[in-house]
Amino acid sequence: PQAVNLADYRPFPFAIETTRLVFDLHPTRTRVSAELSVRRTGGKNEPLVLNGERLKLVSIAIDGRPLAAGEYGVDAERLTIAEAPDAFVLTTEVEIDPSSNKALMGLYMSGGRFCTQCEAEGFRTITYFPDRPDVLSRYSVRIEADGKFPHLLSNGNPVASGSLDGGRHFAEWSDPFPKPSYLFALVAGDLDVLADKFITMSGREVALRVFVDPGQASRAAYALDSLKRAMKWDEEAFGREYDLDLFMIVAVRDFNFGAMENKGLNIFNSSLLLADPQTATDLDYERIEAVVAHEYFHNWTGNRITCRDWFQLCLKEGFTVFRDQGLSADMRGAAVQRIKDVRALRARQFAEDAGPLAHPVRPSSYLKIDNFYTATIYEKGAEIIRMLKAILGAPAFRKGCDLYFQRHDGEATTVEAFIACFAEASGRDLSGFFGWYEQAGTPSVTIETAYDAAAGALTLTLTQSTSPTPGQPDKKPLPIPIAIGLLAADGRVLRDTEIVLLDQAQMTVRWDSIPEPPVLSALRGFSAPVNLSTDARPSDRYVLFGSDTDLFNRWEAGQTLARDLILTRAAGAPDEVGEERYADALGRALVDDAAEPAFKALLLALPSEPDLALMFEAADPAALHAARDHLRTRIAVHLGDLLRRLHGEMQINGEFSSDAAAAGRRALRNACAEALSADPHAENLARLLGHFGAARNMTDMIGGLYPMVAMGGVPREKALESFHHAWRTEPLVLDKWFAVQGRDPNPDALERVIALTQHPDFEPTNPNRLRALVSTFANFNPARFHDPSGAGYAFLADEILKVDAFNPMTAARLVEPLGGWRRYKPELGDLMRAQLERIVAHPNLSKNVLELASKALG
Ligand code: B3K
Ligand code: ZN
Repeated sequence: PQAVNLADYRPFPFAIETTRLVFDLHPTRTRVSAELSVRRTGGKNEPLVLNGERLKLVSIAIDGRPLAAGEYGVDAERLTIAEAPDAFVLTTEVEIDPSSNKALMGLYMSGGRFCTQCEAEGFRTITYFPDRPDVLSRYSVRIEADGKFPHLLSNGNPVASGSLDGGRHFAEWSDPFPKPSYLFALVAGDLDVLADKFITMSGREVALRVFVDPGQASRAAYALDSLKRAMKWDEEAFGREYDLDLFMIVAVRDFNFGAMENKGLNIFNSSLLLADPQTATDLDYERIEAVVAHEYFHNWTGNRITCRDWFQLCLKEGFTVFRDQGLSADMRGAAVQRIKDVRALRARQFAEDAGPLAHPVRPSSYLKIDNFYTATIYEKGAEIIRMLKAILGAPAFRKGCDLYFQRHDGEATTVEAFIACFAEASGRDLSGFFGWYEQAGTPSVTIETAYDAAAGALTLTLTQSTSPTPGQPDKKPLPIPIAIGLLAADGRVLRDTEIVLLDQAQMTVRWDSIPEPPVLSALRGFSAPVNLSTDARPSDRYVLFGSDTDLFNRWEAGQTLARDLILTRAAGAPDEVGEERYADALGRALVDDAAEPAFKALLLALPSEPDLALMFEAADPAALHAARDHLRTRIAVHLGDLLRRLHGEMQINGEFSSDAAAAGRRALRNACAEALSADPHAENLARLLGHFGAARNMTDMIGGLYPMVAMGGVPREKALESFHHAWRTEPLVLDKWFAVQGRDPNPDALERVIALTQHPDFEPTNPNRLRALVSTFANFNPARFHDPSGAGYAFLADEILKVDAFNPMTAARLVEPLGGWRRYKPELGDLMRAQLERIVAHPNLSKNVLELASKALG
């Protein structure tokens, strides 16, 4: 297979001014006719080459004249007209089969409805078109379908509808904003709608519609409320107003990922749209709020200003994640949000950056662009914008954003053009900053301190380095903003936060007027995506854990202390005194009245096993699991009374509220339950049974179910059975039932997971269900996935190969857990590699899986 390279970018030699599409919808034989008004913008001799895959061409004409066989060529991937006029109308008619489309790209059926997913390259399976983001066209769409499909939706504004002969009907849509093909969308089917409106800052009224499965409208209320809050927030925080008169969201059950920002017609995985207290957890609510905002924010960062080519993907994704993180911080508290974002960044992006799949935020080559919707492009992409803001300051950052929106509105542009706006608005030279986009790998930063008591001076020596990543042996220094403050040994503030910009391999900073030996609080708020090590002693970390005014670093100090204790024990040198001291300090933090319950819940969660594995040369998941469990038990025993008391105090009687404060109480209560399950004596068991049995909302229910499952034996069987019985008709809740078993820490978990793939409710063609079981197991159950026999790896490889036969994109996303094979002890690493080799050798492998599995082999 041929790689696509950034360096080969050439503009498309034709403009497609308007695109008229007519869909004659039929589940197995849909006719699509396309009328493109084409104008040559490039060289005289350039042929017109349109993308098209899995299409049956029925007719083709130029200016109404059917083309003869010799006037065009068609192969499996494209249609070529070697000698095209300078300006003409091209008409094609194709036939496609949505019902057999299990790849869920292009036009497919979900739950008896038609829907589309075009990003990145799905439009080419709908009609012949220059399917690339820099070809913007004005679309008008006519949809004809049987009356069984009452709602016929597409982008833009509705312009006409009516009935046709034979029980059929039609609708016409027109989108005034030129857009790339990946933003095209169509939905047809029986849906319930929840309606509302929003008045924009300039006083325009926008109709809002959320379409869901019949009977589910009440579950869309939270998403609709989130949408209105997002619209308001974007006006206030970025001055961005919505542009069409109508904004629609549709929920579908079969979707390869979270959601899609199609112009005026967002399509969502129903798991990220539907919520009520009985079926959704607080985490679901939180994600719905964030993803509804994310897709809405794309209207400016993605749709009105789009990407010139797919190498620029972070231009829209990194910026839009940064924007949705900002909304979540405002809605739910900045420190708690930051901790969660950093936890996710480290778990996914740092792992990616440390392995064979490491790539720059703006890559320069790919086989399948689908494989580049990664944590690096999204989450590290957002961190880069966050650093830009930290370096420039909020006012200059906002000026740069305004300039970008004004200068590039209506364009398909590049990361260079984006950064140029900030350089111009701030008057700063950002050429070094651009390295963040081009260099892969997580920088390591060290800070050494030297305090001169006589002079009252502190000298900081900061260094940075980045290990080689595939294709990038030599790394250069990057500009790293490091937010630093100082505390006294008793926790008083000695010096407020200041940003030190480390932009060389090494530098020193001297601070005078420091009257006493300071404790360093560095990388406050996680001001840069780096691995920091300092010369801090445990006693310094306890100062930060107890008193840092920067809540992120307070949490971080606790995590670092816990991590070191777990790693020390896993390496065979347990520090019993340290463990006791840690439990004491944790206890003090948990009774601090000034701290929010949501924050305390985060303090109580020990570093996860995958995160610990990242810190461990030749990781041994079994040893890590045992060492972590040991600390859990230690905490549960040492803080038993306190945990039980908090568990009781955090209970909310009365009506459910999804707000952040109530969610924080539930989070702390669940964290207490999880902690107590590590000391399963009769009193704790009774409490946990009571927790599960009395749960009246899904957050409490899942918080109780996991400890039941972890207990194994009769409690596990009973809890799983009653949960399944209660929720067997609710697909989103059944996903949770599968997921909790994916995380089952008991020794028989792998066997049970394999058996679950034969369960009548296991639907491998549904990505939510598949991921709930297989991906949860492989990513979040390291002790069982890394079974010494290699059976966990073989299971994952089997699933990848099965799924690849019909859904390559989803199959490829399952490869990642095998990608880290070099980080594990050789007995395991070899078995992981063997499965990757088996995958790569498989006949008829998709490009998606081939690219990732062979890169993972390195
Ligand atoms: N832009 C889409 C992602 C499409 C993924 C295609 N493989 C959703 C989002 O990031 O908002
Ligand atoms: Zn996005």
